[in-house]
Amino acid sequence: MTYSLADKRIWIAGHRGMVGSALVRRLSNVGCEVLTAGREVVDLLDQRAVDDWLSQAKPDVIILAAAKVGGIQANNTRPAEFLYDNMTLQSNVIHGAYKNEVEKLLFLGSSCIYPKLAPQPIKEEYLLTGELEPTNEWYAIAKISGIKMCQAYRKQYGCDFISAQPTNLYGPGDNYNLETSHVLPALLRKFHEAKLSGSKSVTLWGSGSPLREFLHVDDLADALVFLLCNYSGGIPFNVGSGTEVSIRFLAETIAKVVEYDAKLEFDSTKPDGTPRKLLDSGLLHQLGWNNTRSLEDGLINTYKSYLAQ
Ligand code: GFB
Repeated sequence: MTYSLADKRIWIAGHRGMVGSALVRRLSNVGCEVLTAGREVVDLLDQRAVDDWLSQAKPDVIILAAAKVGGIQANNTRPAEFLYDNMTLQSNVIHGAYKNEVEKLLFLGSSCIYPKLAPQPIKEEYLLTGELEPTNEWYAIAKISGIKMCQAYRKQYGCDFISAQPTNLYGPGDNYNLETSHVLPALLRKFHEAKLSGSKSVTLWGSGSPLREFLHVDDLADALVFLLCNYSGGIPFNVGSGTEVSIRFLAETIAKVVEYDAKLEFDSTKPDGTPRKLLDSGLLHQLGWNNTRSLEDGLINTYKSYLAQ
């Protein structure tokens, strides 16, 4: 199938976030009208406000990029917020999209929806086949509900609601708060600050041995637009880069990009989280989308945007 986005009114819920702003950039040249509304215009946790906004803005398409997100520490210490905020805002938007007869909706899940010890690389069909990683099970449960809502509304009401599961993301507009961020922005900041202060060491959380796959957010935005145009169905598509590195290797690569060599130290009081999380993005490749950017190129681009910020 081919669904054209030309002339469509597309609401990017969460347009100020890292993913939302990448989508705004990506959609700037497809001939559609991008609709945005900050929290001061519509509080996504307020069902009535979401309904009012939808009935007045009348989008044809919604990309649900709004979410409460954070790194391992934020997920592990704020379970109620990660569960409540995500369940509430996604229910409001997905149900509102149904009531307002929105033509197409794309929901964003996360690679942490899969079982902690899933076989690798992880295929879409492994969802709900084992126990979740405890540091982020609350966020994962919320995201699994969102995927299931899209499938349920498709099954019962025939809504064209699809979902995609991005792997660990990075890029311009990331969160650099060391308490709440993901590992990649945290290490960029730590190396940059060590360079400025001349510090001899940089401390990593955990053992440095977990493996993670990283995808630049502009590549994600490209894949999401591709999916919107080329897919209609219930498969929650994996979107990964195919490049898996250890946290130690990531730190060494960031050291090169920042041009600062520091001794790595490891804080074993912090959790490692899931040992390995590599998505099998084969279904997306078969459909026709591939990632081409290397991790090093993505890091150079991201460090530039960090310096400009
Ligand atoms: O990116 P991250 O916070 O989240 O951590 P997850 C990845 C790995 O990097 C963990 C280690 O093993 C961390 O212990 N790490 C090393 C660090 N140094 C640091 C540091 O300074 N900061 C951070 N944050 N980590 C998240 C989930 O899991 O992945 C979310 O919690 C979401 O739900 C996201 O799904 C994609 O990859 O472990």
